[in-house]
Amino acid sequence: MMQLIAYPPRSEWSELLKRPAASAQSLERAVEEVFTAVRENGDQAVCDFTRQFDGVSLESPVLPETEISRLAELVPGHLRDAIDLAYENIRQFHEAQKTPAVRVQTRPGVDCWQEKKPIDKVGIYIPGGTAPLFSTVLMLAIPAAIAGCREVVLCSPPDQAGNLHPAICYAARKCGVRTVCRAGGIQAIAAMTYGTREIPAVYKIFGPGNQYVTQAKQRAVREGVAIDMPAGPSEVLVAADDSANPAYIAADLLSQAEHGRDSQVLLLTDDAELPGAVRRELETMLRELPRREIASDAIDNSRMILLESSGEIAEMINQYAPEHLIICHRQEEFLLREIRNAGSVFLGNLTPESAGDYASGTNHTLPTNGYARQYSGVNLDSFTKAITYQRLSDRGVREIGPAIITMAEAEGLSAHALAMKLRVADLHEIPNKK
Ligand code: HSO
Ligand code: ZN
Repeated sequence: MMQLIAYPPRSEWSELLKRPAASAQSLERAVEEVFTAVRENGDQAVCDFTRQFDGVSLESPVLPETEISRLAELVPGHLRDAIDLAYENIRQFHEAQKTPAVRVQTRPGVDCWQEKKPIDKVGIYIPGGTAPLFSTVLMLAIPAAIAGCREVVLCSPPDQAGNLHPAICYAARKCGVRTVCRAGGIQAIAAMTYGTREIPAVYKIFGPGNQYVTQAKQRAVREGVAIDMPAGPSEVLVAADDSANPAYIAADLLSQAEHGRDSQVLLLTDDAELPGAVRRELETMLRELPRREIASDAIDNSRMILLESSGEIAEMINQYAPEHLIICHRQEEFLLREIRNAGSVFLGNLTPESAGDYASGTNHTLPTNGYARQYSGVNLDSFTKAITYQRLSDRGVREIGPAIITMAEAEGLSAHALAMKLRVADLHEIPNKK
């Protein structure tokens, strides 16, 4: 059960908030081996690893479009309706993130502007296993489509029959993803890094995964492929007082805990009664939870921390930088003003993390492991890059030419200076020209 730590001195905070460090070394060897094999033997290597790791023999990793449609048809009506509703909200929220071009005339005759352009080829990794996260297809493929990415490649590990979960197929088809590959783990990331005959190489890889996938994405970075963000186990921090409903809090903690044994859940409160009430709810709920083994392992490694004040709560949140932050506290306004480090924030008793996990419209691909200090969650911009443009007129050359020549000469870069001098000379209008 979650331990309660009451009024810890500040000197103990960083120890208390430590996430378990993943041991990377043994993973690195496995990743290297698979990357080399896929680089050298392409689809053959991908299929060999799929046989070895997923226990299924495939002739080709690509799932034909007719199969995607056949599997998609298996999704029951009520689930389709739910996915359709989520799709629409996620589409709206990400569509609204489009930004107009920025245009500035910095000096007369010096026009500068910036426009977002899509990343042409992106890869989406969807974990399979005990919980096939078809919701993640929506979270990644919808913004990719809105951004205008030309090629979207989806990879996910196949089941024993060599298929993907019908809801993954339904979501992929709905989002217009045409290249759907039955490949998981390191081999999928390697295939999207190098490209094989059947699996296109991409410029940026998105999506969650186990520690092998995470390590493989880091390896992909060394090959020049971008990734959404460095990942770690999923986490939630609940900040609450006596205005919170203990049963809601318990369910929120468990919804994160059931993701994996290594999930991180934290409750921060300045109300001495709350931890006991939440703990009682947790005990009852855990008994009924189908994934209770996973969830209780995660809960056992988690903490409730009793603090002096909402000021301390805000400080501790900033220090921890949670992926998900749920606030059910009378000092909500104060906390919102103070908090700078969090991936996604859920406010009030009626807003569980599940809302954002599935259907409110915000993205659920978020920075874990403290990366909320410096990374944003996935959003429309994750699928674009900004290009800047400029044009100088005669007037512009006169306005900034001399400064550029001076700076270039001072840096000892005379070709840079020359490039501007030639233009200045041709204008015949600058005094002191040679
Ligand atoms: N909480 C997960 C996302 C998810 N939950 C998908 C359910 N399905 C990481 O943010
Ligand atoms: Zn979740």
